[in-house]
Amino acid sequence: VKGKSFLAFFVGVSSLVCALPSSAQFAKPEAAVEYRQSALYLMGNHFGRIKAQLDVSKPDVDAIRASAALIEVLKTLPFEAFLPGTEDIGDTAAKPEVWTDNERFKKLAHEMQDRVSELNAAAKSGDVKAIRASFADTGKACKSCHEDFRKKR
Ligand code: ASC
Repeated sequence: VKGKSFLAFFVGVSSLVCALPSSAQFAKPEAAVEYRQSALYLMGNHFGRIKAQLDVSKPDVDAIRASAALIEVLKTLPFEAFLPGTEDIGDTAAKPEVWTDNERFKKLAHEMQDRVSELNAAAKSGDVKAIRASFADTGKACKSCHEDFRKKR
């Protein structure tokens, strides 16, 4: 009986500890930081590829389309990893304001996501002029969030 209640207590405490802040999807806070940095890295990489195409005289619209479609898929991923308990972990560049002014952070994230939808629609249309305009608007959305919520490196 003693052995069993100890086991029950141990299981209870362990599951509580495992359920703490950095939450179900991530084994530890470092994993959440890696996850959001990875998603943002891929978004930046594909945003850069679109820029490279817009900088040449005959942009490869299929390449732009592929990158825009990927960014559309990636655009929500970083935000599930800005969890409480993942501030000041590893080499995060996230400012404390991500958590202290989370309403505004979410608002800017949604604005970016709306601009990305427009960029993806423009890319699908193949209209380079529209892609250029959407690309500029999306870049502004990236920048305005980084200004307020990302530490200067
Ligand atoms: C990128 C990237 C950003 C944005 C931003 C746009 O390619 O990594 O953070 O563009 O610089 O202003």
